[in-house]
Amino acid sequence: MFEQLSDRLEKVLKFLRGEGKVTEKNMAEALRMIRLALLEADVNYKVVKEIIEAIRAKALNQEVMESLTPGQQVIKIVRDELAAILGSEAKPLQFSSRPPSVYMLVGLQGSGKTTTCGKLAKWTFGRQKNPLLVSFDLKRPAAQDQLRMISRQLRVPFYEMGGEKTAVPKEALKELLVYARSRGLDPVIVDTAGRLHIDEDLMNELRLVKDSLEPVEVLYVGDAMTGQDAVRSAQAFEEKVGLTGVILTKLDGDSRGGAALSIVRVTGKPIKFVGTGEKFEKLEAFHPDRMASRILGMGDILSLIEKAEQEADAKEAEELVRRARRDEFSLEDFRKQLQQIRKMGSLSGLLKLLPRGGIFKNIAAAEMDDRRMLHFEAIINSMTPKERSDPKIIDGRRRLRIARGSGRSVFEVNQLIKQFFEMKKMMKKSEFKKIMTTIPRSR
Ligand SMILES: Nc1nc2c(ncn2[C@@H]2O[C@H](COP(=O)(O)OP(=O)(O)O)[C@@H](O)[C@H]2O)c(=O)[nH]1
Ligand SMILES: [Mg+2]
Repeated sequence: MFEQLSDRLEKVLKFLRGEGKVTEKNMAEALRMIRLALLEADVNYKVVKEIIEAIRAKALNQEVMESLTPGQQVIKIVRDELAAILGSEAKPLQFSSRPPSVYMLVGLQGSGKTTTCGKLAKWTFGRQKNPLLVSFDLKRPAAQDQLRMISRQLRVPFYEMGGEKTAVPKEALKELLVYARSRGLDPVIVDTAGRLHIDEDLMNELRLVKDSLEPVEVLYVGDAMTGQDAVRSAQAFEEKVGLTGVILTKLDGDSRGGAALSIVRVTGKPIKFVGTGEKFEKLEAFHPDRMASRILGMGDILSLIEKAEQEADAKEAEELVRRARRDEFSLEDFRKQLQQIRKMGSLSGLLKLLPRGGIFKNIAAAEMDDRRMLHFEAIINSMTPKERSDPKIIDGRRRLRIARGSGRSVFEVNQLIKQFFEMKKMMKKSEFKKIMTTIPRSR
């Protein structure tokens, strides 16, 4: 996501860094480049106009022009403006003071509502909640089956409507809340029908569900790959049903990011989550400022740390930090780390969150793809505990034995050992330590 926009904005930043002073002339050129970059990313033209004006006004301010690092300052302005159109502050999912919290997902057909219901169930379940899934998509029998399947996969309860129904039954809506309350199920995640286009019948049905269930969140689910179409239909849902927030899906695809960069301004509703894959864990809480940094290629260390925090066993992470600090990092730790990364999802996914350049380039340059990580694990598994804690003793004969035992080549064993020592060296560097030590502290 945003790759193309990132690349283009990076060119602007490079251009500005090259210019000693910010002048009206080079600023005009930079703004022209930014404008083109945004339009090519499919950002709504009115929003583009707004951003450009805001950047111009702030950049051509006396203070910025006279400062010693004008390029730097303009970069900060661009970053802040991007964050502003993405919504400035993160607006987390609300919980009702009178449980259960009802989350109602609406949107066009195929936008990802049903999948996102599953993702939200998993997300809340991971936060000590007991979600209940229910589908008011009644016209297609397959819709009930799809959500029932998801609930089974996630081991989360599913509300059976019972009988053949084609219209939303008013009684079922009331019964649903009684059912959830009496079983302590909270939140209630409500899937709804979608159409290919906005249609009045559907809007009436959605309003009925909304009025009866009084959801604390009505979330518009929009397919980011459809760009400005997603923005337009969000506007229609906002007018006809009323929304509290937006979830953009399929940001893993080749969406140019235009929907994300327009939808908040156009609808006035915050983006609460983004979907970045078909799997249920591919749901990220949305942080405008972090996303802005990510777009400008500054990386998203905070999201990375959060991801690590969620998945990593706290004690293990702390132990790792302690060992890295004391230079006791061993192959055993390396193996644990490889397993940890595997738990967090793919390595390539994680690398995308890292800032470009700096020490992280080394990790990326090491071409640690996901398959290779598995091979490395296999190799370490074939070592004796002594070899893992003191890799220096691994001589030629041991390497041959380890290679045979793991079914990998001696060449690969050599590579692993080399990479391990490089990693150890890297861990002593201050930048790395800073990140590592943030993990337990922010807990
Ligand atoms: N790549 C990707 N696919 C998604 C995402 N969210 C949903 N999908 C896929 O989009 C398709 C439609 O999803 P579905 O939940 O049935 O949409 P609905 O008609 O709105 O209920 C399915 O094939 C999903 O797997 C996402 O974040 N990324
Ligand atoms: Mg559906």
